[in-house]
Amino acid sequence: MVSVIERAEVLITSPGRNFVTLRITTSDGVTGLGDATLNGRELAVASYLEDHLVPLLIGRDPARIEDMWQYLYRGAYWRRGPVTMTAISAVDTALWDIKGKVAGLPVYQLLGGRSREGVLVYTHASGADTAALLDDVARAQELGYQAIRAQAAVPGIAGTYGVKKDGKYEPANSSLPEEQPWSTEAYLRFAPTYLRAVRERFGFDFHLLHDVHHRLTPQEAARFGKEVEDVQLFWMEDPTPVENQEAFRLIRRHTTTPVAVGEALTSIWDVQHLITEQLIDYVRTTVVHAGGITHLRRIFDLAALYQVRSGSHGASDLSPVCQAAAIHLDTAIPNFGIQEHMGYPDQVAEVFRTGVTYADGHLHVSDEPGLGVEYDDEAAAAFPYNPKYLPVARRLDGSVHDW
Ligand code: EZ4
Ligand code: CO
Repeated sequence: MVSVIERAEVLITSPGRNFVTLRITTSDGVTGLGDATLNGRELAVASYLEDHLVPLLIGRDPARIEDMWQYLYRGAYWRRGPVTMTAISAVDTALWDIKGKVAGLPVYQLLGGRSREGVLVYTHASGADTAALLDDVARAQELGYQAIRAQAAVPGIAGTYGVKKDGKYEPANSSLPEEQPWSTEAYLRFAPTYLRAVRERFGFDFHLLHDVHHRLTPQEAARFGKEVEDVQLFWMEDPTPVENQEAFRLIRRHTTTPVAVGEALTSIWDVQHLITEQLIDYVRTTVVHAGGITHLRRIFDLAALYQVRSGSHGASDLSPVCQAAAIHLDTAIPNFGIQEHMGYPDQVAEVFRTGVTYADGHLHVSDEPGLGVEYDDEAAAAFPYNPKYLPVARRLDGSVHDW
C-alpha cells in the first residue's frame, strides 16, 4: 500500500508567545511538523490552512514534496503574499520532516549532507542606554557568542526597535498595536556613537551587527552606512523598506558596509533583483515565510551564483520547528553566512522538544530522523492563543512610519 496523507491538523498555542504549527500524519502513522506562524496575523494562516489547504492534502502522496509545492503555489492562482507563502511553507516543512523519518535520515542528509560542523549564530544585545548595551554585549560574550547584534534606545524615543525590557525582547506585546514615536534625526545622531562605543570597549575580534529595521530612506541609509564604516559591521540589516529593490543601488553606491535584507519577504521573485544585481550581501528569507525548505533552498542557490550568502531571520516568532529546519539547511548549503538566534520564552521548551543544541556561538542539528522536533499536545493545551500585535511607528508629527 502506498502511504498517503491521512490527517493534517492546525495547532495553535501560546507558551509565552503565539505559534501556529501544522502536523501532517500519513496512513503509515508517520507525522511531520511545519511552522505556520505569521506574527500578529496568526489566525489568517490557520484559516488558510484549515479552510483551504487541509482539504487538498488528504489522500495525496507525502513523498512528492516538489509537486506539492508547485500544486499549492501555482494552484492558488493568486501569487505570493505572506499568508499564502507561510501556509505553503508549513506543508513543505512537514513533508521534509516525514521524508526524513521514512528514510531514517536527518533532513540535512537529504539536502546533500554536511557542509560545516556547526552553524554560526548571532545573538541580540541591547540596552536602555550605551552603558546598559555594553553590559549586555559582555553578557553575550560570556555565553560564547562570536557574533552580536547591538541596539540601544534612542534618547527621548520610547520603544526604539530592538531594546529588551527586563532582559527579554518581545515586540508583539500588546493586544492592540502599541504606537511608538520615531525620529530619524535622533537615531542618526545616536546610533553611530553606541556602535563605536562597542568597538572601543570590546575590539574587533567578533562580528558586530545592527538592525536598522526599515527606518531610513535610501539616502539616509547610504549616509549611515558610510558613517559607520570604521565600526566594520558584519551587516546593516533592512536599512530601507524593501518594496523597491532598486532603492538599494543608491545605498550600494555610497558605502562598503554590507547589507542584509529579506526577513519580511516571501519568495525568490522578491529578492531576484537584489541578488542578481548584487545589491545585498546577505539574504534573510526564512523557511517559515518563504515557501519552506524547498523554496528557501532555491533562493539560496540563486544567491550562491552572485556570492550572496544566507543570513536567515531567527527571531522568537519563528518557532523551534522553523529553527530546526533552518539549522538543517544552514548545515547543508555551501553559501551559508550566519543565522539569527534570539532564543524563546522558557515555556516554549515545554511544548516543542527540539534536538537543536547551542555550543560556543554555534547551533547544531541533531541526527534524529527528520527535523528532530516533537510537539507536546498536552503541554500546548495549557497555553491558549493570546492575540498580540507588533507595534506601529509614528514620526513626531504623528504620521505613520515603517516600524
Ligand atoms: O521585527 O521577528 O531581526 N529581527 C527582527 C525581528 C522582527 C520580528 C517581526 O515579527 O527584525 O525582531
Ligand atoms: Co530584522
